[in-house]
Order: sequence, then structure tokens, then C-alpha cells
Amino acid sequence: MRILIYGGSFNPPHLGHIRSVQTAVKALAPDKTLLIPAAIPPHKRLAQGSPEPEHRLAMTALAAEAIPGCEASDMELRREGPSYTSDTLRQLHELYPDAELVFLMGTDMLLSIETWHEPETIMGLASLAVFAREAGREGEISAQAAHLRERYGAAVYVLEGTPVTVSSTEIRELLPQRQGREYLTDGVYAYIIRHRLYGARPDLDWLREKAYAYLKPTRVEHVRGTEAMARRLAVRWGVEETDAAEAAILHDVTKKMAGPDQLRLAEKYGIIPDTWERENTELLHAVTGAAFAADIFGVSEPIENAIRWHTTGRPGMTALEQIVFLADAIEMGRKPYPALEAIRKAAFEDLDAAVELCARRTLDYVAARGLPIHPDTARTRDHYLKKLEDKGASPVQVDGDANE
Ligand code: DGI
Ligand code: FE
Ligand code: FE
Repeated sequence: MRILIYGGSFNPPHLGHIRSVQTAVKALAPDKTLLIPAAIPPHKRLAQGSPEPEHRLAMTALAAEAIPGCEASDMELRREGPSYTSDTLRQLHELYPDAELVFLMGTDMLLSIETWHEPETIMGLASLAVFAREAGREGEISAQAAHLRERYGAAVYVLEGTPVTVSSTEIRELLPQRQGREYLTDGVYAYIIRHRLYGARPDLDWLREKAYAYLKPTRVEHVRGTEAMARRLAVRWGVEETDAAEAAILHDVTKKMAGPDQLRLAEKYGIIPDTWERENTELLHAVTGAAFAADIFGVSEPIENAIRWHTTGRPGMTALEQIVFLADAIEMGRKPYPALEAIRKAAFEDLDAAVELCARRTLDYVAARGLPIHPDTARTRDHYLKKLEDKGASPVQVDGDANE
């Protein structure tokens, strides 16, 4: 039996790691492959603001899914003190006394192995595997392999193939800029986004793909339209455009769910629906959508709030909240309604006036259908009417009125 072992910080585990292991698996055909995240790497301190070891272990387990016969091991994370490879190999040797342990390493590790803790133990318990052409250092690698064989009786496999060189450091820098996804498996990326590790913000192409999967196909065009309008309004009003896009992409993410499912989801998130929401579960999708977006897509609080208040609005909304509230109502695919053009125009002239008009027209619409008016809609309208008065502006007049 042969066991391939690959250790590292896995902060985060990326395609470079996975490709290296895949190449080694192909060459060495191990019966089992272990990815072992290190607790405290003896050679380098973990980067500042790094996720908890549990997160690194979970990400490593997700990365391992990309490789048949591969699993993540928590043995180093469970051990006290620094993660010495010699200790790990001793432990594995006890567990699998008849197995050949093969320790896969990068060039730098091979070249420095004599400075490690107990190098004789490492080379006594395990064979080493290294890539022949990593970083164009073929000469150094083959010389070191020969030296280790002679001096320590080491078994060294020199593997063909050039590993993908991406660094976790670079990926950590890309993630807050909505980039870096191409260096990670989808499972690892989704995990990072969900838990907001490394200050990551979702890549919007990825987010659209994921979010649209929750929608009825007929709603996708509305969500696209809402995003486009939210972006235009964000540019107009000096709000971070991608924040507006992110909120818009997710604003109706739970809309498809019927009443009973809405109520179940609300309960799951500890949301207690009010009287109006219980009666008209249509209203709940804003509340459950916000909680769902925070849970699954790790949205920040400002974005969560923009989703939360997109249906009724609320007094004192942030510009981002106003933008999503309006974009939803005036996106270019909306079926025409009497005040639509007036709200569209106002949205680019005075956000408060547009919100007041939009809330006013919702009140009319809801009343005309005999539905109960949610107090938040009424409060929104009142608040913005007062705000307009206070700044000496008058509410937008619509021909006839805002009724259908
Ligand atoms: O989700 P969308 O259809 O894109 O738009 P939305 O989130 O604004 O939801 C519109 C629905 O919400 C529509 O069916 C009317 C309902 N609604 C909005 N404000 C109120 C309301 N329903 C009641 N009962 N009371 C309200 O104040
Ligand atoms: Fe909605
Ligand atoms: Fe909507």
C-alpha cells in the first residue's frame, strides 16, 4: 500500500496544489492521498487575518473532492505545537506500518530539507516526491536528489511535469477585488464567499450563475434589468457600482418559494414574520432573501439591508437601499404602470422624491387590490414626504394621480 502525503498551510488550497497532487497521483498511483493542513508551519508564520484552522481544514476537504481517493486530514491541526513533518510521518507510520509513505514537496522544500526538524526521520520513514522542472531549477533538483539518496539513503521520486505556479498570497490579494476565482475549485470558492474569508467579495459572473439558479426562468430578465438599472443609479449617485449590482443580483433570490417554504425559511433564520407578512407571504421574500444572501453568499450588512428593504422601503434608507428599492420598480423590463416614467425620471434627479413617489404608488397599488398595507411602506412614504418638505422640495406630481 502506498500513501501520498501533501502538507501545507492551504490558506487557501488552490488549483496549483490540486494539479500538483493530480500529477503525482498519476505518476505514483497511490492507494490513498492525504492533504494535511499544518497548524503552525515551522517555516513561515500564517498571514495576518487568516481564517481559523477549522476553515482551512474545511476548504482542504473541499479541494480534496477534486482528486479521487484523496482526503483531508486534521492530524496536524489536532496536535499541540508546531507541525513537524517528522511527527506527522511517525504518526502515519504507526497507523499504516506496512504502507510506503510518499511525501510530496515543492522544490524549495527539497532543497532545504536538511535544515528541517529531524530530516533523517523524515527520509527514513517516507520517500520524497518532487517535480523535476519546477521554476526551471532542474539542475539543482537532480543534484539535491542525488545528494539525499547518497547521504540519507532517501528514496526520491523525480516527477515529470511542471506544476502550476500560483501563490496563496496572490489569491488572498485578489479575492477582495472580486477576482481569483479561476485559481480555486468551485467548492472552495463558494466556501470562501459564504464565510467571507480573506475579505472576499463575490465575482459577479459567478454570483449571477449561482443566484439565477434559484429563480424561476421568467424572473431572470427582471433581475438582469434590476442590476442594469441599479448600476446606472449607482453611477449617478456615487455609490459603489458593484455593491449595487451584488444587491440587485440577489434581491429576489427567494422569490420563487411559496408561502409555506417562505415561513419555514424564516423560521430557520430566526425571523418572526409580522401580521402582514403572515397574511401576504409575498412580502417575506425580502426578509428571507436578505438572510439567505448573508448565509449563502456572505453579503455585507449594507447589501443585506438593501435586499431586506427592497419591497417596502424604510425611513432613512442608505443611498444603496434607495437604489435597489427603485431599480426593482423601474428596471427597463417592468410592465408599464402610470407612475413608471415619472419615477424613472425622478430617480436620476432626486432619489428622495423618487422613493416617495414609488412608495406612494405602491400604497395605491396595494389598496386598489384590497391587500393590507404594510406599515413599513406607509412609513417610508411619510418619511420621504417629510424629508422633501424639510428640504423645500415638492413631491412629484403625476398626471391624474399615481393610480392604475
Ligand atoms: O419582487 P418583485 O415582484 O420584483 O417586487 P417587490 O419586491 O416590490 O414585490 C412586489 C410585491 O410586494 C407586490 O405583489 C406587492 C407587494 N407589496 C409591496 N408593498 C406592499 C405589498 N403588499 C402588501 N400587502 N403591502 C404592502 O405595503
Ligand atoms: Fe422583490
Ligand atoms: Fe424584484
